[in-house]
Amino acid sequence: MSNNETIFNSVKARYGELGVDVEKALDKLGSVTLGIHAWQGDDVRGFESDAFTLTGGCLVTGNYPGCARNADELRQDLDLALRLIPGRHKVGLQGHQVDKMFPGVDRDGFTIDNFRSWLDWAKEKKIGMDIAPAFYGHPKLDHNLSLAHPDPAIREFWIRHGINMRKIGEVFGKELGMPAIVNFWMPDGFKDTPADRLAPRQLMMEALDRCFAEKIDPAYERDTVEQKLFGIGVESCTVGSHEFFMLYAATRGKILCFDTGHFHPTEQVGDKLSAVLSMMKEVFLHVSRGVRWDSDHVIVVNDDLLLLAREAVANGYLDRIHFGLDYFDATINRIAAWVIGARDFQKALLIALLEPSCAKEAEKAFDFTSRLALQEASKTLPWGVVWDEFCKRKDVPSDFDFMKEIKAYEKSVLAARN
Ligand code: RNT
Ligand code: ZN
Repeated sequence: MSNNETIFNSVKARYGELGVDVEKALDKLGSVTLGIHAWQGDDVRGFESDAFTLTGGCLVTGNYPGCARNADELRQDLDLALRLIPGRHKVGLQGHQVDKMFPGVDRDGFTIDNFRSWLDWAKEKKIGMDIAPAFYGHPKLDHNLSLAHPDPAIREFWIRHGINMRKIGEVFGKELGMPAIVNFWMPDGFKDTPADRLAPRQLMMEALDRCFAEKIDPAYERDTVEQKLFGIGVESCTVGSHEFFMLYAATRGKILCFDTGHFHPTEQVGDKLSAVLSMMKEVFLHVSRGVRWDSDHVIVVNDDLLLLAREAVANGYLDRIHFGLDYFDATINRIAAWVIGARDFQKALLIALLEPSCAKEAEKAFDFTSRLALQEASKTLPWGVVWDEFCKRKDVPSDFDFMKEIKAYEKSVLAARN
């Protein structure tokens, strides 16, 4: 037996003494599908036209070399990322990450033909695909308003975009045999105090109802709606706030998306899961990391992530949560960003799956002192050894090794892009 095997076996035995089944935890972790967000690879630029690039609504900073310039390059980068993330996962697209443009066809006229090569790629890889309308980075986002714009012509443009993304999602779901999540997030809001907060919310609500008017089989496509507290440039009021979307989802039978970077810095989405999933069937997560006033930093194993994963696991929600990642950092290697964040989320899930039940038992006996002692004791359990074993079984490099492949790719492929 190799040294590593001996260590793993003794760690497994230690967990066994605490009533934790390591093999079961490894199996469960292997069954969790993450939605890997393609937009980390192109800095949320999309591939329609250079003129539209980040003209508003979404902000990415940094100029690390090697950004994907077209869908082929993006897929090539994703291939590497997916090889370095253990397990089987989906890929999520934004509505402007087209593979092909047709003369005279704008975002409100897209069909599956604009995304066909993504479908072929996903079929070949046997993975699912999600897609989200992109209500930003386009001249029709006017005064930071899309679906809530007072001009009906602008609203109609965006309604058509919302509808065509749902239809593309339906095709993805049908052809790939896994429902596509179609996530609605709009940057609509105001930099300074609006005189009227109600009218834009009413317009947005009516526009959303139009987008969702056609019923699509949930076996193929699921609609989700995403809130935001504020964004840079829209600090004073976001039309699609948390209350707006939570109630919109509840009254329309839509799935609520929690973006973990879209709340007050001391609010934790981990706490919200059991509140919402007591009354809703499923939720979608955009796992992200807020830093002070900004969201969308690469996720790391911190208290927020641990709580989120812990609540998902401890309450038996793994089958009711659709996990999507959502961050974009253009100051570091973009492939590494995918890999670090995805693996960190998996680590947080593993820690939760390996949690002994003793703290819960202490709580049942109202022994809150022991609960605290046991919660703290659990933090130093040797989960890292189990994680290394998971990577080994899934045939991916360990945490200390995966950067070697990324560095080599940076030299051989990314360096030639600039
Ligand atoms: C932005 C939202 C939204 C975007 C994507 C690109 O703050 O989180 O989900 O990240 O639509
Ligand atoms: Zn998000």
